Amino acid sequence: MNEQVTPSSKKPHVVWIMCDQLRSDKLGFMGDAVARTPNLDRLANRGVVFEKMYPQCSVCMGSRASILTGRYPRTCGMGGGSPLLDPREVTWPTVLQESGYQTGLFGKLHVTPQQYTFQTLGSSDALTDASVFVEPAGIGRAEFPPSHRNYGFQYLVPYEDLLPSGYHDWVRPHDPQLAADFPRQGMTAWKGWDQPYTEHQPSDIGPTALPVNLHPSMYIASSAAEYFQTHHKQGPCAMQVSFVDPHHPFDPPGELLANYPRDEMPLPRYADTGEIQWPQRLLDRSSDYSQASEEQTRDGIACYYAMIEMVDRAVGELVKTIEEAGELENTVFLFVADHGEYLGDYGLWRKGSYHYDCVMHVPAFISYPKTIPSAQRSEGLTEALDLTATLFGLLDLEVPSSMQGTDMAAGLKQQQHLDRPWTYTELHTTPAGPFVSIQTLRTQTAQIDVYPEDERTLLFDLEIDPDQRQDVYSNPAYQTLRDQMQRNLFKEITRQLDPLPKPLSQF
Ligand SMILES: [Ca+2]
Repeated sequence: MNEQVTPSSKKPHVVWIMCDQLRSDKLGFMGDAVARTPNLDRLANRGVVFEKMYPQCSVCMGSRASILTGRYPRTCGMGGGSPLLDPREVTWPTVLQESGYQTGLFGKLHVTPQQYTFQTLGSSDALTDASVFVEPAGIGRAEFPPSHRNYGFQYLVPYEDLLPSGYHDWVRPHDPQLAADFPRQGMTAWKGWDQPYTEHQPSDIGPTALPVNLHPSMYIASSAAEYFQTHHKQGPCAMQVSFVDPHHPFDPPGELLANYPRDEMPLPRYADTGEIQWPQRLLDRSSDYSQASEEQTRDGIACYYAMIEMVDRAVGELVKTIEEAGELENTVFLFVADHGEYLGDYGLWRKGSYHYDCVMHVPAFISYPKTIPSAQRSEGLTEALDLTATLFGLLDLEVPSSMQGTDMAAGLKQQQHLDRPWTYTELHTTPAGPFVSIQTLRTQTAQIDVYPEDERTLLFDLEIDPDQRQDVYSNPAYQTLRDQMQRNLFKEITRQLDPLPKPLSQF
């Protein structure tokens, strides 16, 4: 006789929603009156919103690898801008799979190299099988247990910026002409996102011809919904549902763009970097759009909002499926973005090597009303890898000893919130650019940015200068703060040493 599954013994499902390049403030649940995000707002308000969440890397791969492994980018081998996460790393889906979960990936993973896959291997499939890459990447023939295959995901519907994988095949039966109109290989020619960074004006802003119901965000969410429908009765599902939007190009469906009239779009608070003079080397290689017109800026902001609404619509479809299956109360939802977006602030777009809050600060929540009281707002400093550790706590699983985040589960049940003394975010040079290395330590009231290659350090007093307009590093009045922040940065980097192997004796 089958063992009776009672509500109390039933493991919850896990839905980890990710966005790409989504800054913290352009969402309804973060107080933005222009944003139209009812579905995300609903999930957020059922749980705890982390108002001061910082990822550990300010671009895709390092941040994603850190969240997936619950380790700092440098600790999991991604600190140097490596394009490949070592498949021997323990990820949250490997452990959940070993704990009896059915694991699925829908959308963007991006811990393997996209450009190498597209240009060198000639594939437009997002390859998650790391064995393709380990030898060229110089990490040998990695032996790893079966649960590590595809970084722990058993069922895969990948979709990444340059690598649309099965997307065209999904579009075709719905609209053969639309599928035929777009090139088969890669997304570069289609979406035009890979424009030079040095044009100093936006080159990738404008609506796509794709309708809402055939948009890639809907492909990602409906694939996840279909998987959930067919698998949830067989056992608990753990799914990463990971949208490429609102990453540039800024190209929402036209029907959603109509919700954001250009003239009603808020302009950036600052169109320049104030007293901070960035070296030309940094600007040339990054995201300087200081020559963009006011019209272009408003258009870009409107497109960004519309892309976020597109993601929200897609999330709504997935949630509807879970709710109709009667499993909403039995599902842990996590939400985070890998990093933010300048969106015209300081004359910058996209992301890069200037750690303004708009690019470092991301939206995040966990909702699971069964054990976490609803409508909580956490104002403490938290790091994205804390979410990974907390997932294990919520599932009553031991946090793997490789992981470095803080398990907040017990505190959240008591409405007690983590407040780290500081958060750490870094970014490192990659061979083809456009980034330069930066290491940032941020407290509730101050931030230090070290550019090691440029022998440049910036210090901000966030109490009087929250928008980071004035560098006080060389101001004698700030010597104590400067020394303290530098000491703590060294302390933090030392603290990030790999906790494995565990020390067994003194030597
Ligand atoms: Ca990203």
